[in-house]
Amino acid sequence: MKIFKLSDGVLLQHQNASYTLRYEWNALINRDRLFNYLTGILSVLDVISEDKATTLINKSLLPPIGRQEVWAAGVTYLRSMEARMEESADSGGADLYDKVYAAERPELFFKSMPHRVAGHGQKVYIRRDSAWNVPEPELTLFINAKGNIQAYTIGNDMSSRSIEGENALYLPQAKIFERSAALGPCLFVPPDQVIAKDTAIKMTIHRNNTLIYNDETSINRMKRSFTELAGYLYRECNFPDGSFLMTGTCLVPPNDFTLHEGDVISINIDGIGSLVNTVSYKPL
Ligand code: DO4
Ligand code: MG
Repeated sequence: MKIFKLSDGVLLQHQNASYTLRYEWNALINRDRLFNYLTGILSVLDVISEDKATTLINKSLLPPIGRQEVWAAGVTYLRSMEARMEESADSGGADLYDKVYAAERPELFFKSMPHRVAGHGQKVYIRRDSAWNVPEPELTLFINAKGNIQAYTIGNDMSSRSIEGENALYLPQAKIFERSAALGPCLFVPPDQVIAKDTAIKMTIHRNNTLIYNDETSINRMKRSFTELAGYLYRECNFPDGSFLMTGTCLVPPNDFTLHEGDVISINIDGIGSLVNTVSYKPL
């Protein structure tokens, strides 16, 4: 089951059929057994044609977020640990990353308020005061208010590697800025709340219509479990509308790569779809 948030309602896709409904987004998604609830209401919804569904998605798709905070986990894959140790070697902060990779407590950081999030087809921004900018493709959990994972989406944890590498205490500035988080295109709600362990995550980057980066990995290379990350996030915080949690990156472009204005980032995750965003600067 996929749920798309539209400017004037919600579109559901299940077993090759599309349905529309009017429902307040936060109330719709924030429940236990979301899949059972959605399949239970399908029979009273309006079925629409595939063409109409495509038109609605093309014209009025929004990021699949309402009032939820967006959080992120870090250094959950070996590749991320190695890349960050390299970028922080000169600042003397490299040790932090292998310690957190091995530690019982995961790294969790606040990523975004909903109004800063870009959806599929919208622009993501890079900072003008950063010389080294990268996308971070991340499977992202939707966790309900009770702390139970109900759905998955694609996340892009846009980051400044030069600012984080200069000093790890600059992490919030490396991670939080306008349009530094992208989510979409939809929420994928599996029947048993579980996503397949061998789910592939792929990223391409095009510059002037030329492919300049192309790589993929599988989420089964992650060191931690999703329930472990969600459990830590909900230990001492309440999320009345649920939350989104990006689960960390494993795809890191080479160290001489930085994003340019106009680059097109496409992230694909099996079962969810593709999140495509063009890189820009925040308008002055
Ligand atoms: O430790 C800093 C951030 C790590 C991160 O964003 C990731 O591993 O994806
Ligand atoms: Mg990340």
